[in-house]
Amino acid sequence: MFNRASGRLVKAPEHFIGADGVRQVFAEAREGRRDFLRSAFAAAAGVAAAGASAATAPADGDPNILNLPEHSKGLGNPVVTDGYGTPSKFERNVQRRQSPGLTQTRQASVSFAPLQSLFGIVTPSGLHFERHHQGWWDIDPSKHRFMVNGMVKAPKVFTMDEIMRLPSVSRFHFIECGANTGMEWGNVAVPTCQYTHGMLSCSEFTGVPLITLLQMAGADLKKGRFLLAEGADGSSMTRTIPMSLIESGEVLVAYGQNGEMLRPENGYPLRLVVPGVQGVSWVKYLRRVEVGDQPWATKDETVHYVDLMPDGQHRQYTSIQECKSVVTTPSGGQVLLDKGFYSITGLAWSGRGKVKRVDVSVDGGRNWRSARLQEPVMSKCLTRFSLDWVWDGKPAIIQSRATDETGYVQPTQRQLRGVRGTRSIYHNNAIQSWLVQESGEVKNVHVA
Ligand SMILES: Nc1nc2c(c(=O)[nH]1)N[C@H]1C(S)=C(S)[C@@H](COP(=O)(O)O)O[C@H]1N2
Ligand SMILES: [Mo]
Repeated sequence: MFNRASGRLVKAPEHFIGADGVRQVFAEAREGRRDFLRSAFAAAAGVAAAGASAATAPADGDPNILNLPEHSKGLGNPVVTDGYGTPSKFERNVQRRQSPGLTQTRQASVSFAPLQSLFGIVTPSGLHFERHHQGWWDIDPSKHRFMVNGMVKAPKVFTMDEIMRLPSVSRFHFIECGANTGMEWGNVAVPTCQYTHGMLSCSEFTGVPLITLLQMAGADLKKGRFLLAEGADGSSMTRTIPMSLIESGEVLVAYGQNGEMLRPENGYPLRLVVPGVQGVSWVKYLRRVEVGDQPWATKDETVHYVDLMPDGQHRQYTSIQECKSVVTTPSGGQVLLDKGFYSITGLAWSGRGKVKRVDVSVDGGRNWRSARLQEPVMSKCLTRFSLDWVWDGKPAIIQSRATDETGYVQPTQRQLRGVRGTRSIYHNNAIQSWLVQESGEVKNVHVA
């Protein structure tokens, strides 16, 4: 069985359901894979012997290739004339999930994206991670309003129609919660990359540059060097954004995500897109922005989203997501089914621009090889990397280390802890280590 859910020669667990359940799933996968390999090799040997083309290669008795299946003989399903298309039923285990290690609340909560099951750089909208401080809403766009006030000539209120008739731009960007990988600050090593790095997603966002709307309201950009963004949900989500970011035209008032309207969980009908900046500033259900002359120091920038330093002080307004990467295959919870060839692959990103290079180590950081970066490589966007690897069946520690176009190099866990201590929650961009054990099982380890 080739496991499409992980897209690799590995099996991702359905869920972190405890050792027994997982082992059960893995054992099946291993057996299936061996059969597959045996058949493939036998077929290849047959080709060589007979000098025949692959099309006429003798099969070795595999009923899945010898017998015509139902779907080759009968009528298929009718076209989907109404309703929204959904993934194959065989992909049902590819889901957002709540981390077993976090408090299981329903509204003030997180669901993590299944990074280990995704290809390329775009996160399908239905798998985009969610972070709600007080639950999500499906807001009627005809009633939603967006206001610009503060240091402006005249406060201005926009309807969705008014925003959507303006010229728009579409851009690919990652969004990462500042708390992503936060569990790894301590001695916890959570099991899968869904839970270590899954508060990360990447979409094509469509919207109007915020600067356009500010100019329409006659904002005083000389004195008004800061902006407060406010959401319409009950969490009073308010964040200060420096005007310098907005003036570059990068910050969008977005309504589109991957070619369609935003999903309700992701802020429908309107959200702020603040490329490179931590997720909390990407205010959802955006209802108001206020132009001002100093930071507001709201609850979400004084009590939360501050970095506790070793000397007991809090570091504030560290909003940019620094360069980071993670290997998604092989990663925790997966199992390599045999020694031999694997394509190590993962994601790299930087809140300061483009990823310049990614190095990969299979020996815990002693030796590094430069990985291939898959085009396109875009600014403040996920970049897919890969490296060919032949596993010799011995234990291996797999790591990736990204460098961005500013020359910044992703730190080791030891380097990061040296500066930041271990009591932080936010902004952990350390190198991640996955231990491939002799059994093929992969687990999260902290390398000293
Ligand atoms: N209005 C509002 N905006 C919000 C939030 C929220 O709870 N309410 N959560 C923030 C946080 S902490 C993050 S990480 C991102 C998550 O965006 P997502 O749910 O689309 O992944 O939204 C941000 N914007
Ligand atoms: Mo967040």
